[in-house]
This record gives sequence, structure tokens and C-alpha cells, in this order.
Amino acid sequence: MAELHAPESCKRKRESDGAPGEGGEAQPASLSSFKLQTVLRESARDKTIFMHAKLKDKEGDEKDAVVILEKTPFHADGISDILSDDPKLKLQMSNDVYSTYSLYPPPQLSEIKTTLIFPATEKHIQKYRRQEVHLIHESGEDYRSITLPFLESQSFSVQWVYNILEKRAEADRIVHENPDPANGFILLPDFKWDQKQVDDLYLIALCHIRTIKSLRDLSSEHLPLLNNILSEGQSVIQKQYGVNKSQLRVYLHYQPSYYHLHVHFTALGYDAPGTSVERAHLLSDVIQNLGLDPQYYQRRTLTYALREDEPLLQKFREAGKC
Ligand code: M7G
Repeated sequence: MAELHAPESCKRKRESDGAPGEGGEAQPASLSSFKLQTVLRESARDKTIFMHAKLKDKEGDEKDAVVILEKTPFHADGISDILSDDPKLKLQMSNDVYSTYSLYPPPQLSEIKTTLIFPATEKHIQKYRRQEVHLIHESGEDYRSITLPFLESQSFSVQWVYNILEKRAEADRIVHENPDPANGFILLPDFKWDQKQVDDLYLIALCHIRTIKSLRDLSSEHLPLLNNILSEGQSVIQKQYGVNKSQLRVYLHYQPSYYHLHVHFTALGYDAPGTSVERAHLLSDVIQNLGLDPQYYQRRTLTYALREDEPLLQKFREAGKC
């Protein structure tokens, strides 16, 4: 069974999702102790499966894990190897000039991208479980009286973000940094992107300032930061990956999963998860809106979807808001 190499072990306790360590202190040595509990979600279209598993850590204790397997895209430059390697071909059906096959490429050409969250909290497991979703229309007042108190007690740890900002994790993956404490940020590949092709390019900008939780905290005083992220991000991606700004989707999520302001950069042609109208807010629109009204995001009703089992949905129901 494949070895999973643990990132550097770090010690401090995470804040609110109850998970240990700055860099994940209890990473498993291998997947051989993997025990499938349940399939949380699968997608034939995205060729992805999300599983809840139990894994043994280095001390031999069983802990919850989320394991995500994703079949990776083809690379045009390696495709001739698949054919010249003379892989096993099994006929499925044939009709006139049409025939379909199962093809079994050699292991080096049949990689599966694997993402492991370990130890995982119940909140991680819930994030990936398939659920009915409901739209919420959150006014500025709803945010202050329902959402904010809830997320202060319940949100995911952002320790992984602090590890990046402090160069304790993923330092070698940083593509660009503007070090200004108020208006600077770090740009690096999102962990959803394997960086093997630009068709599914996905980077994130994490701002240095730690007091902006989400879109809701933005006001016109943050325009220099947002403008830096947009213009520097676009020009670095053009230089480094050859993707023009006209082919980049630059946006924020509301609600995000992690309440430390960050901006997503994805290839326009890539149907990235989380680009639906009820979640993605184009950074260029955000900048314009703040130019029109400095308090735009404190005043506006924002619409987003919540899964049936999300406690925040329950809070809105209790308040008679949905
Ligand atoms: P989000 O809008 O807060 O939540 O985006 P989402 O995950 O529901 O979209 C956070 C982004 O950070 C996502 O695109 C994640 O794939 C990415 N991300 C999350 N983690 C834990 C990491 C990480 O450890 N490293 C990197 N490079 N990206 C991460």
C-alpha cells in the first residue's frame, strides 16, 4: 500500500474545530491501516470520491480521516506514452464503425490525486457529506445577530493559513508575496490543483492581515489590499503560467469554509467547485461595490446555500428566518 509522508510535525493546539497541531501532528505512516467507514459523496462527472475512514496514527490509535480520491486529467505531452506502451485493451462493444474499450494504462500513467485530512473533525466529515441544500438570505443584521456569534464558536481552524503566512508550511510553493502587513498577501497553488496543467489552474491569495474574516468585514479601507491582490495576482499568473487576466476567474466565497480573508484564482475554462452564483463573488465586483458604498458588505443581504445538517441553518430556522 502507498506510503503517505507526514508533513513536519507541529505542536500547538488548533482553536475551534478541536483538531490537534499546527501542521497535523498525528499523520499516519501509510494508508495500509485505512478502514472505510462510509462513502460521503461521489461524483461521476468530477471522477471524485469522498470517504470517511478510520486510520491508525503513529501511536497505533484509530482516528477519523477524510480521504478524497480524484482521477487526474490527461496531459497532452504524455498521451503518446499511453499508446506506445501497448496497454491492455478490453473490448466493451462494437457496432459498425463504433467501438468502446476499457484501457488499462501502466501505473505511472494512472495516477489518482489523493487528499487526506487527518485527524478529521466531525465538521470536516460533514463538509464533504452529500446533503440537501437550502438558500439563506442573510441581511446585515442577521449576520451580526445569528451568523457572527455562531461562526466565532464553530468555524474551522485557520492554522493551516497561519502556517503558510509564517512560512512553516508550503513555503516552497509560494508563487508571489507582497509582504506589506496591511495591504500584502501570499499567492500559492490551492491544494486542489496538482499544477500539472493550466486547464484547471487554481491558486489562492491569503492576506497577511488577520482581522478580516470574510466579505462581510470588507469596507473601502481595504480597497488597496483588494486592488493589490487583483493586479499583482493577475500579472504574476500571466508571467508564471502564461494565463492572461481575461482567462482568469478571481473571486471570494461567501460563506467561505475558512474565516481568514482569501481570494480564489481559477482558470476561466475550468468549472471549479464553488463557482456557483450563490457562493462566488467576483473580486472586480467587490472592488466596485466598495467604491460605490464603503459599507456595502455590512448593509447588503447576501444569499448563500447551507446544507441540511449545518448547525447554522438550524440557527436561522430557530430565528424564524427560513
Ligand atoms: P474556502 O472558500 O474557505 O472554502 O476556500 P472551500 O474549501 O469550501 O472552497 C479555501 C480554499 O483553500 C479552498 O479552495 C481549499 O482547497 C484551499 N485549501 C484548504 N486547505 C486546508 C489548504 C491547504 O492546506 N493548503 C492549500 N494550499 N490550500 C488549501
